[in-house]
Amino acid sequence: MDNDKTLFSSLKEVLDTFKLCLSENKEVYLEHYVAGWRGLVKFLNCLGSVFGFISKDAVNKIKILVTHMEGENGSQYVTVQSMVKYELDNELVDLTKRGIHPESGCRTLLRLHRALRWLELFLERLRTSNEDGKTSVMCSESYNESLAQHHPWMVRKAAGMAFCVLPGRPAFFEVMNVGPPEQVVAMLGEALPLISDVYQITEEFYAQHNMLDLP
Ligand code: 1PZ
Repeated sequence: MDNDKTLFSSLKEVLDTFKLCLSENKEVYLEHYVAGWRGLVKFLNCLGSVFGFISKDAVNKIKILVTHMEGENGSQYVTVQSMVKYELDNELVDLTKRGIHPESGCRTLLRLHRALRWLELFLERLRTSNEDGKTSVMCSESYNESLAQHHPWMVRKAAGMAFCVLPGRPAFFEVMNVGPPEQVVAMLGEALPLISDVYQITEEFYAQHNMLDLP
């Protein structure tokens, strides 16, 4: 899974993966969640090497989750809900300060979960932007409203610098490889509600278990 060298094809395919995340009883399948992230990383890599430090961190987190999913207790790592219950019941999560479980599935997924909120905000801005919209501004506004609140100054600074070199809206749409702008907008309109559902369901579940601030 980690040596997945297939190339990025289209952001539509990637976002479609998130549609598969929700089970009938509204649980979030880790397999599809991780697959969605893997696709997003491929897309990010197409945007240039300045985003390398971001994709590296995402890849690390994906690897941690995959290790749990493929490990001897993999059957507990089918959905976000089953993972949370299993790790809490077995005291496999550091709840208040970093300790002996720096790579728990719960704290690792929480980082990606917060980034999913950034994605939702960013794609919504992209969807409603006009031709001369600036991707760098959309990106940093979304970041400031979400992930930035969890990042130290140095990371915020580095992220801010990377955003400045994002390609403009037309070139960004090209890399997405979805078709003409109208098609991109329509695709985003379809995909966003599902991403939002996945985010909200995870958020509520983490909140119920007081796990939104895992160290
Ligand atoms: C289209 C442009 C892409 C912009 C991406 C916006 C997100 C900026 C995130 C900057 C992350 C910097 C590197 C790593 C930071 C880590 O310290 C944190 C916390 O993890 P910990 O240190 O607690 O283990 N990691 C994260 O917050 C996870 C970040 C994942 C970002 C994935 C972005 C994928 C973008 C997809 C593009 C469509």
